[in-house]
Amino acid sequence: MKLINHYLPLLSLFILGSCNAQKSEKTTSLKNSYKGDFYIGTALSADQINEKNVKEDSLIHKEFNAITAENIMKSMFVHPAKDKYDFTLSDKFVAYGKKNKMFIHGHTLIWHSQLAPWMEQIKDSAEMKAFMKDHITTIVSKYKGSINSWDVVNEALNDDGTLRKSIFLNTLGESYLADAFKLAAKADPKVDLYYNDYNNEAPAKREGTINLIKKVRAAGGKVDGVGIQAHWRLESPSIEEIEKSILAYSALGLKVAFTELDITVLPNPWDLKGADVNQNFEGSAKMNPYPKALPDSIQTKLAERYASIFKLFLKHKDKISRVTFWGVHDGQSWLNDWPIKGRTNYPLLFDTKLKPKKAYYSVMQLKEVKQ
Ligand code: 9MR
Repeated sequence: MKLINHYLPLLSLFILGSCNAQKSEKTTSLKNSYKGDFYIGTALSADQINEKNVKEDSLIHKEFNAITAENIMKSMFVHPAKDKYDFTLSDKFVAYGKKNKMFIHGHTLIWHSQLAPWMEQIKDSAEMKAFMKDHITTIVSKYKGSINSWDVVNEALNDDGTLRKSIFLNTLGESYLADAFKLAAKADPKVDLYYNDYNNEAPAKREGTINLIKKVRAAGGKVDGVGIQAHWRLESPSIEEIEKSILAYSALGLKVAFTELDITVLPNPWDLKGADVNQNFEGSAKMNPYPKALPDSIQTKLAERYASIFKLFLKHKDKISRVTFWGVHDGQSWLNDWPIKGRTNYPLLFDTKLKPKKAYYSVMQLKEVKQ
């Protein structure tokens, strides 16, 4: 008894300590801070799906509650030959999401890019129709009840809002859009179906997106949501244009998801007056100004930009289903290689060493201040 009395204060300190630890675990992650607002997702590389790096893996479960495969579910990987599917990695991806109780998003069914070479050879409408039916039905049925939402059609529009002259449009005409949504709904009637694109917060492409979705619906297709990819810059798009887009899409009864969020801090070759985009900028110091570290002033700009974006997202949280970053940390970002190869970009909330950046704290801080 005496011994218990002696240890009781210590024991209560221990219990209190572990409660505090649990509390701080609850409040110090993106997914917990934004719980009840919208899912906070990340895109996963093949190595991350294979749990290659323990530190990255624990960061992923700590911070995120939604996942998208950055590449491995694209046509060239899952459907490499006409009669051959390879679901090895996509099965692992889905198992990863289930194990960690995450929202699982499928990316992507019908996209003109990253097609398998055999698909590029399809020339006539009958063959393309058969491809679409087999591809969509096989993949969506396989993950029926496991995958929570799909990018059914990706990037079908040009920036002026007209339809992109893709292999699908060229062989089938615009009916391919409604057909894709109908096939996906037939294979899994309950899964959420999205149209996903970049720059569709800009006025002309927003109009194009709205027309596309209206036409698909008029033809009997089910569209539940719109994905705004959100590959953005420090200065643009404006918060006003993003807000107009959230309102316009949601007025159509669509869920709005920000599906591939990142913010480049590097100069863009297209902004340089007289610059020829085809010119080779590789190795140019002017175009790769921060090869070692991001200056504090830009780090702060990035943090402020993320804060204003998330402030807007919170204002419209009732309309937003998910906000997914296009990668876990800066080292993994596609923006290190696009539009110029071999640069050092800083577009995400975690740096290459997986440390939270100022931008991370600015996003977290919004949830500490009373809404
Ligand atoms: O991040 C992806 C990169 O690793 C690939 O090389 C690239 C190929 O096109 O695709 C990137 O992801 C794209 C996404 O699938 C669709 N929207 C634009 C993304 C960035 O290019």
